[in-house]
Amino acid sequence: MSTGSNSRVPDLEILAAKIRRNTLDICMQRGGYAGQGVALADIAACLYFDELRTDGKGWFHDRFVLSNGHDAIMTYAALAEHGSYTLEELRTYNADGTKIDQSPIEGQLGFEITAGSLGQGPSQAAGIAWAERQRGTDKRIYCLFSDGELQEGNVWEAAMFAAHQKLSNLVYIIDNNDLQASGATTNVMSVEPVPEKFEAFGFFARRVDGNSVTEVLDAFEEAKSVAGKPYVMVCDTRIFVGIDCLREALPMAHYVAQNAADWEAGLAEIDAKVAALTGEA
Ligand SMILES: Cc1ncc(C[n+]2csc(CCOP(=O)(O)OP(=O)(O)O)c2C)c(N)n1
Ligand SMILES: [Mg+2]
Repeated sequence: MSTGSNSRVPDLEILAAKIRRNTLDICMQRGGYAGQGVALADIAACLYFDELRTDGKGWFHDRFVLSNGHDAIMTYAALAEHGSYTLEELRTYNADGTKIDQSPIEGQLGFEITAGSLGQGPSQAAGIAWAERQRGTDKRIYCLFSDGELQEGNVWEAAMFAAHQKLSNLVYIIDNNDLQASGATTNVMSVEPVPEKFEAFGFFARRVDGNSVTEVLDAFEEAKSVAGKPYVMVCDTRIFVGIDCLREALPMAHYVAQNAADWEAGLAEIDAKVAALTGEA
């Protein structure tokens, strides 16, 4: 691993703060998966604004597969910074008749697969990685899925396939937040030790602090140097990290409904952080 001297870190930390802010802005209208969007902001900043190569036409050359559909909020909040969505349209998130679904449909801008039935993304991403290699492209395939999804059997079928096929163009990113719908994953049905399990399947595995831009960048870099194996980043993330008042108010929140006072307090806190980071305080 590098020492983390990447000069992009400060810019990406500003982007992550803005992605946190966008997440609250979008979710405060009708509720949503705000804790996950906030927690995934550092990974999103690194992924969309550093790791995925661009196609020169305003979109991405590499492919990102979101498996746990409810983390669509991360993609929406990041793509608002990218300029592909406006905050105005994203504020229809979770409204009747909107295209800004809480779990996305294949073909919606930013989403490769229909996701919501959990556990399917790793297989689809492995298939896409295999197909891209068959086609002879240099595309890299990234798939985000969750600790809850590790309880689905087909995740492990996909892992077996990806390792057997030596899919070194495939990077799994696991949101290992020790949370699922009914409580802490550790209590419901532990999935640990996650890196060791993937290593046993033939992956190169790395546990990283998913809320450290430096560690996430280092892992993405390392993934490109691994030959003959798929790579998995087991990202320990913390729900609502970076917005302390919401972490305290909503500690185990899989889904957050409206509570105007909490949202306003969260917005005020993240606004102050964005201003401090950008020097506009
Ligand atoms: C196949 C399937 N089983 C169950 C569900 C219901 N469900 C929706 S979210 C969720 C929790 C999954 O855990 P995780 O993705 O880790 O949740 P988070 O950390 O984002 O709270 C469950 C069980 C589903 N969507 N799909
Ligand atoms: Mg989880």
